[in-house]
Amino acid sequence: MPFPVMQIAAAGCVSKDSPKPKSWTVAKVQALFDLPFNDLLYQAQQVHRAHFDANSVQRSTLLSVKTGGCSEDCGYCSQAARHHTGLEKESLLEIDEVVAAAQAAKEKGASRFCMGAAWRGPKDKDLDQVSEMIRAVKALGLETCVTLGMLKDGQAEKLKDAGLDYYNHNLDTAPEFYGNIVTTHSQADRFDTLNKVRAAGIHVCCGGIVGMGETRAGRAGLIAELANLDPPPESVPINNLVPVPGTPLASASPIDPFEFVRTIAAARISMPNSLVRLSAGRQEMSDELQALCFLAGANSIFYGDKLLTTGNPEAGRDEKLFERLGLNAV
Ligand code: SAM
Ligand code: DTB
Ligand code: SF4
Repeated sequence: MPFPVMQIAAAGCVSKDSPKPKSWTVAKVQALFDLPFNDLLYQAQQVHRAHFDANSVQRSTLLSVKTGGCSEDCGYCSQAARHHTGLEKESLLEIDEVVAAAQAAKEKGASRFCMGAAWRGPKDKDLDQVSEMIRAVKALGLETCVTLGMLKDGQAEKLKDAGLDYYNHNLDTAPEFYGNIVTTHSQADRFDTLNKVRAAGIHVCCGGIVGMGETRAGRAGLIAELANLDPPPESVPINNLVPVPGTPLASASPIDPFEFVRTIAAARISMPNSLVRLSAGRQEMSDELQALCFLAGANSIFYGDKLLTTGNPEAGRDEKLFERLGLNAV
């Protein structure tokens, strides 16, 4: 029997009907990372094809609805008030500006519109305004996603009532490395918000960042944590660090691009039913590297020339790439 098929059978995720493996240990995920590159990609492709149309990629557009001035100290983030990144702080956008951006995203072909706010967490008054934004974006026929930081009791239910489809809240890195990157909140706080989101019946968008100086075991630790959420997140953004001048991680050494592809493949294999999103860092990637990420099972991107505060490929570059690769946007 060919070797990679045995690998997939062992992982228990070759068929659409097989149950989610009970637990992904760090060692089991690291064993995926340690495979020869071709074997890993072959396995990821098989899992991908068993669960998704291999040539379809979902597109989400981001908008920062409240920029900068955040109280938290996330080492990668341009929006932390304590990092001197030269970013101009902005207050919450008016609803008309948000609707205009969402309409433009829809016309360009995005299916989901994600609104981000640089808060430790929203105040109830903020939440009412964001709820209005969600209602208005939803009325355009787009899926909605917000990322607002930590939620208090009752806030997730308000977002659900407004029609929110997804809440983005990342675990970001392995549990043992989290304190090296963020000290103003803990990963336990992140789990608490994820539980509130799930309990309110909102889909979970949860992933992380690589290239922050973590080890391969650290990357495997992050993927194992995500895969062991029950159920795993419906969307899994994998961000490659965008080093922002003025942040503590401005001069982090970039990870080997093949290691980034391996991270995507490990996410695909361990979370076979999730959308795996090739997220931040795409602007710096070649078309060939992005093609390898799609081959490894990425089936979602951020679409539009800006992420929250940093750049993303122009829509035209993505359209050309999709055409060259025969990918369909969904
Ligand atoms: N304040 C909210 C929070 O912390 O969840 C939402 C905004 S935060 C910008 C959303 C995510 O973007 C972070 O969890 C991180 O994964 C990612 N991110 C932020 N800055 C980044 C950077 N410079 N490079 C790569 N990813 C980044
Ligand atoms: C996620 O995981 N990546 C997006 C979204 N969720 C909100 C944000 C990426 C931000 C990249 C840095 C910036 O533009 O500020
Ligand atoms: Fe940036 Fe969010 Fe951390 Fe604030 S909580 S510094 S916006 S990542």
